Amino acid sequence: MSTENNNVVEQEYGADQIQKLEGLEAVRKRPGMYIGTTSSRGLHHLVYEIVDNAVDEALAGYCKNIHVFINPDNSITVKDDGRGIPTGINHQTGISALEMVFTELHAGGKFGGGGYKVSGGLHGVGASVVNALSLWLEVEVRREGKIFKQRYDHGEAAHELSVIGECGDETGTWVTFLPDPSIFKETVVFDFNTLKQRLREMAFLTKGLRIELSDLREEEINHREFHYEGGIKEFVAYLNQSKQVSYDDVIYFEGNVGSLQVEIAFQHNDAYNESVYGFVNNINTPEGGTHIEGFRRALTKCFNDYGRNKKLIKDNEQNLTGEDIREGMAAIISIKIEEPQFEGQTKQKLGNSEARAAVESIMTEQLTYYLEQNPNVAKTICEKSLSAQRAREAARKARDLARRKTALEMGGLPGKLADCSDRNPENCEIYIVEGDSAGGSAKSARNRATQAILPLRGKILNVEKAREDKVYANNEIRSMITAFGTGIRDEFDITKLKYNKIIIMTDADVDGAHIATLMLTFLYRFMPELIKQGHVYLALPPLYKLEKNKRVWYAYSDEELNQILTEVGRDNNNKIQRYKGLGEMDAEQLWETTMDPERRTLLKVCMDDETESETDLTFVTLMGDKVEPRRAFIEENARFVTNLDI
Ligand code: 28G
Repeated sequence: MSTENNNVVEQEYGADQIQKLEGLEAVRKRPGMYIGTTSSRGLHHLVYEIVDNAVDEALAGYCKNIHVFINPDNSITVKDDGRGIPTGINHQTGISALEMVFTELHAGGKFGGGGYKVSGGLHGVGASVVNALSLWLEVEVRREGKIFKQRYDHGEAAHELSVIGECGDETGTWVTFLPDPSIFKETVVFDFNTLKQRLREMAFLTKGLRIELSDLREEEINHREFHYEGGIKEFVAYLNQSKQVSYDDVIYFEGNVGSLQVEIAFQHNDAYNESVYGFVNNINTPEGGTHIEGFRRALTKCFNDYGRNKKLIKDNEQNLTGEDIREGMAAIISIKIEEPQFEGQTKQKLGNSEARAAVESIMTEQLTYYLEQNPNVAKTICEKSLSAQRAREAARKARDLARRKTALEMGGLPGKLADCSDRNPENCEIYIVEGDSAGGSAKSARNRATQAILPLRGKILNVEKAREDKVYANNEIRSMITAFGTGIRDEFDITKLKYNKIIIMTDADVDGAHIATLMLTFLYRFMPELIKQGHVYLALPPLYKLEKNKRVWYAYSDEELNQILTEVGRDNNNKIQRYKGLGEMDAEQLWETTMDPERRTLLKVCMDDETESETDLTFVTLMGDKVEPRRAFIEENARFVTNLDI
């Protein structure tokens, strides 16, 4: 790029435009106001803030590569090959544009109407916030043939911006920072997988951009690279990777209405769930909003018009509902909008009405054309939707029947449930136990006042592979629904929950993990609020019992067993028992190790809605048909399979 061009841009985005709003002290005093939370999640947010700025430079058309390093000291380095942050001195303030970016809140035009970026969603607060919350931060800029560098301690410049070398025609920005442990009290340790998932998502959402992640903390460097020329088209293919797809094409549309940019990609698979994810300025919107509404409206209208027109929907048949058409659909709707308005409880729902209109018109126009051009795909989707319509009718009947039957048969409660006597849900917990024999031990072991036991026989239905009517017909699932009291899906009501803790207790082996996953899958699909609000736990039964000289120890892992053996001495008096299942423990042992609130360990099941599509994929991959992705998943997320990402 020529210097001339640079000068023009410098004028337009002069350092004068930066608004001085308040000092970084405010950020350190109330970090939550700027990054939402100072938990591990907030810590990772720091990285996304810096990467966001590099992605903006990519969206502006200048940056092609971003590389994120987790350094051995848990500091983070982000490098981009964009134009480099401008280094010129602002004549009013006497400090460089770069320093203003890192020291003044709301600098950079994100909120100041400088017109530089379209991003800035929930926490788009920028480099100055990251700087304020770091022990130190160093920035290096390559620009106009020179390498500039500046360091900040606790957010304050340690020295003036200085030239430390030359770089020829290389350009770009490097930022390294170390989060302040007195602010991130929970942890300052970065998680490779968390960063990996979000960076992959960012790469999908910015086609052509290459994002690399390197973890330098271990001798063996962990490295991943994400680069998708097809952007969200490849995102949809990724979501469908472990499924049978209904047709080969990933359908893709893009267009603009004024400055508002719209991208849509979708493809159906042979499963029954809808996986439609919306993004606004690269931030996902779990609560949906106007962009999703526009997509749905256009989808429903186009397919009904097409189906009627081509006589695929007969005159005596009802219109397809949106739900029918979206059964088994994976979709990404990604829009870029200058001033997003977020609404709803968690401010994650897009409110701009112009987004609805834009998505609807682009989708209607291009889908109508696509269906005319691709009659085979159009017919496949119409027929699939009609079959969903028939199944929906059958499911409604099954659901009504199931509801009446359970109420009649069991006087409202499943027969196998050993309920607790306390009627205050706050005090109560329910153990869902694999197998009748373990269920028996659990019933005698429990605290009858506060602990209910629901034994389930063997494997429960895999809801990823069954339509709703089958789900309601399944006894184990019906028992759970009745026991919890909340109802499911649209009728779900958390205030009716009878137990504060729902504890899944399965054998500590592969089969047990599989059964636990099946149960979690059911909860995730039918009662996700239980997981989101932290009511779901996994019990952690011991793997070993060690007896020596009439004393007893329990070990919950191989390492722990080794540790205990080292302490007590490795000799012939050790009697070690490896538990193959819960059934091998008597009631007293089960109580001591796994059920006594004073001594047990519970794993809380969490859901990170920041990378919602990945949570979805976790279940789909674990429960899907294809063996290869499942194996790859298990290898990559060994942690998840043993303790399910708690
Ligand atoms: C590596 C980690 C994070 C960035 C740029 C490039 C420009 C820029 C960034 O300008 C707006 C303009 C001057 C203050 C823009 C360069 C125009 C011309 C840029 C990054 C406000 C910001 N030349 N690259 N910011 N300025 N990369 N990577 O942060 O007045 S931030």
